Amino acid sequence: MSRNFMSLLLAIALCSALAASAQATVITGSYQLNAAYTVFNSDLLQTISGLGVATTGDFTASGAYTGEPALRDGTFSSADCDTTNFAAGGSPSAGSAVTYTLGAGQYGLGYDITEINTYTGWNQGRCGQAYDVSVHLLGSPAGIFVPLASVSYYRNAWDSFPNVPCVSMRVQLSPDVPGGNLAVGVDQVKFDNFLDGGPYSAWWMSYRELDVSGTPTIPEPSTLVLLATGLIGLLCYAWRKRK
Ligand SMILES: [Ca+2]
Repeated sequence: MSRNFMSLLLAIALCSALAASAQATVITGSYQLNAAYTVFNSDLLQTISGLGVATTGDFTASGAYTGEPALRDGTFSSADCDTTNFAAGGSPSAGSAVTYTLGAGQYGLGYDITEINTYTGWNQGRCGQAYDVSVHLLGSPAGIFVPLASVSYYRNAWDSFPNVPCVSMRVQLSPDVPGGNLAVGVDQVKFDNFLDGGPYSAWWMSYRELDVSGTPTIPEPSTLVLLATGLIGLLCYAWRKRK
């Protein structure tokens, strides 16, 4: 193997190691009046068969809410954020949590998380968002989670939106590098420390959807290069032997 080729391999390995290093999470909040957001129906929470769901606390609030399953049903219509349609959402009580177990994924390495979107909606702006989100990395000790973000996004509902029948809010968590990942090799995503109410959201916060987007983690390029190098070596050996 030539020296130049070895240098190339080293450079590729270094680049892939740098690419895999941790990235910061960018939190972007927005809101709309009298309009719903289009939520994802092809995100991980909706497409992984056998998704594990574990909740603590109460996601049904007054009892009129459907509870946690409504947070991953792919629907958020304008009707979902008026005051009459409680049942379409989940309203976590203070300190409640939901942990989604994604599993090991197609390549047995967990999942790359590319984006997380959370939505609230109700009338008169009672739709602030406050929670923490963290991830568990495949192979790390059970119960050890890596923090991704602490969200606290409010508008002063009663002052800003008197008599507005529908206000919807979206919080987007994205990597600080376009096309990057929030985390790599993830097998669990946890939303916890939900704040119930808060200064600008009256009593409840009505969450309408939690979207976790990503793809199965694939072997790193350096691993693939090593495999390819081995294959080329074998072919060369076979070719020389034939000669
Ligand atoms: Ca969804």
